[in-house]
Amino acid sequence: MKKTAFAALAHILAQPRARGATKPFPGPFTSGEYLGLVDFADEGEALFNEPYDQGLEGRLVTDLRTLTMQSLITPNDHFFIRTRVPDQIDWSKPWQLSVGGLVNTKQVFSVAALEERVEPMGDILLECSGNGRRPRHFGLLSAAHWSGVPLMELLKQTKPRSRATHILVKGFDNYSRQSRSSVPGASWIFSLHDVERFGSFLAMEMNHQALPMDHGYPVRLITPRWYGCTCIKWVTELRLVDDNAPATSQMTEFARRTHQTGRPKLARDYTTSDMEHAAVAVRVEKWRVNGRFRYRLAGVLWGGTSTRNDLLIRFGKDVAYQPVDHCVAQTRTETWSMWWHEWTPSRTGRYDITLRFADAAAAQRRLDSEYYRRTVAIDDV
Ligand SMILES: Nc1nc2c(c(=O)[nH]1)N[C@H]1C(S)=C(S)[C@@H](COP(=O)(O)O)O[C@H]1N2
Ligand SMILES: [Mo]
Repeated sequence: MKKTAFAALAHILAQPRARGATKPFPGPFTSGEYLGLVDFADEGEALFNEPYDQGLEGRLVTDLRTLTMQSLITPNDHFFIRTRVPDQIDWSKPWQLSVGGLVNTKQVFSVAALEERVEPMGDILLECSGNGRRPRHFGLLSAAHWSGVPLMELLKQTKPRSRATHILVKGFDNYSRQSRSSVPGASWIFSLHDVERFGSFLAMEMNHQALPMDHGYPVRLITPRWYGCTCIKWVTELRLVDDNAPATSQMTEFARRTHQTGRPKLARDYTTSDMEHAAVAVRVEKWRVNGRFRYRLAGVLWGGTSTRNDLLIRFGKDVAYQPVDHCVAQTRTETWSMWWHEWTPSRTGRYDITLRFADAAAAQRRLDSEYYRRTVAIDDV
């Protein structure tokens, strides 16, 4: 045995045997004993990291409990799914993307023609605008590295007419079984101004692999920083339209969740559907340190128009917000980052955990309404 390999083995054998649960996260309580995770209360049972159900009801809920700064890119098979691949797609025909409407030159792109134009688009987080507490534990939230074709480039090639102000992006959405809860018909209308400003693109690769079937193979739309409901999968058609285009059924279905005022009839009356500053706790770790129970929370922050680290936390309504111990600002607003906070509750019982950013000028309506509140029941102090 080589000397270095022997030294490495000796080092491993010299490690103290973990008592209780093994330590999955690098922690501040190095002298402490990691006892495990405390579940959030009232959230129900969830199946994590595995797809279930079909079509419009199909979901995969990402397990956020184990997240670390090293795993902020979600592997493709754990990335959340909202709607699984439609069973009515005829895969015997080659996929085609048509671009028409108010254009001078109609175009039809094959997958091969699109692939030639693919470029890296960076790390981008998606969140379902219906991401919720029960029973999905806020797990309709994931980030990947995407590659694709800038939408504006394709559109310019078709020489839009001067009346064209908006673009309708239509995805395949036919299922043999009817959905109990979702309206079929996936299309969204964007102003050309927003396409340019937010950098919408047709994604073809996710984490350097072809898009998985359930994520829109062969081509889906992504508008960075916008809610998932605008990120149309299985895109078949792009249509340039004018100012009078009515909102699509998908836009109407998601009007409230994307913070529209009422349900505007015309697409032009929709405000941008970008995510404001947001944050949520993803786990509560329980430790024993010098004979005392201690807790450490970890969470994520995302969205907004600036990268920030001024996150505040409070436990229950009657106490003041205080800065979280450690908050890493996002590298870019398109993706997420993490925060941690050590906590020694003074009594047993239930605590509501709420978060907000200190700067009142940072738009954070979902945090203001306690949308991401989570509750924990503490049995040991
Ligand atoms: N064709 C089509 N595209 C769609 C949907 C759909 O039902 N059909 N759902 C949308 C919604 S509500 C979300 S949150 C995202 C989810 O993308 P993902 O499943 O790749 O995470 O896809 C969007 N694109
Ligand atoms: Mo969604």
